[in-house]
Amino acid sequence: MSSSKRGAFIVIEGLDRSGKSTQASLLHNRLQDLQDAGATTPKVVLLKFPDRTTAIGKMIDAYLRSESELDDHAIHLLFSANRWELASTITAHLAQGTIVLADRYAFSGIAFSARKGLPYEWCRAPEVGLPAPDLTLFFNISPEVAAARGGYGLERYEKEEVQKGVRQVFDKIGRAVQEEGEGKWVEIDAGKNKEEVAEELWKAVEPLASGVKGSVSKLW
Ligand code: T5A
Ligand code: NA
Repeated sequence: MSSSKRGAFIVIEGLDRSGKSTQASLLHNRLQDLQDAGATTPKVVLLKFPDRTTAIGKMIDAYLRSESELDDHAIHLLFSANRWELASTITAHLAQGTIVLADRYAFSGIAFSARKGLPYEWCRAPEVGLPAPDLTLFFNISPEVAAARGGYGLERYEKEEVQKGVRQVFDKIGRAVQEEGEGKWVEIDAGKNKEEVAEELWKAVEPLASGVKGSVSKLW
């Protein structure tokens, strides 16, 4: 890796059950294998939001499993705080040249809360200043196909009508990211089989895998 490059920050977003965690793990393995093979590919770390292991993450987990009730504003701020807990870690990894993969990020935070009727700008505000992704892979799938996949319906938001509303906000966010010109937003057809999705993902990731130039941007 040339010393003028830093690690790329790559985020996977999309509807529930669209295969994000499956593909995040495949991509993580692929990048790690390249590194192990001695290629010029940098190190890679995989983060998942919400990170249910922290004190804040445990409150989020109880809420998602409907074991606790929280005001819509309060849970929104907890999701955001859960990202801020890891913001300096993300920045440090990128500066060291490590690729950071995130399974969901700020865009999920905005989409799920705005869908409930909280004002879009209010939802965006606590995310402002977080490290901005260089690439967001948006997993596009119809709620019907997602619903046919294993495990759907177990958690609070996994209902078709919720997912349709969430998708509308994601579309708005995708347009905003593209208009800002900071970081790329690439739609992935997540309805295909696992191997096909992995190949589509790799086409978007490969150009960034050896590192990117310039400093890390901040969200919006
Ligand atoms: N949330 C999240 C907020 O409200 N605000 C926030 O700020 C954040 C970060 C939990 C909830 O929290 C909300 C959004 C969510 O409602 P989570 O922990 O990411 O978020 O949710 P999970 O339940 O872990 O993950 P998802 O439901 O989103 O599923 P994935 O990761 O998209 O899908 P995955 O990979 O687990 O696959 C689902 C099933 O499909 C199969 C898999 O084997 C699995 O059984 N599958 C495929 N089947 C056919 N073809 C393919 N290509 C397949 N790929 C996977
Ligand atoms: Na997941």
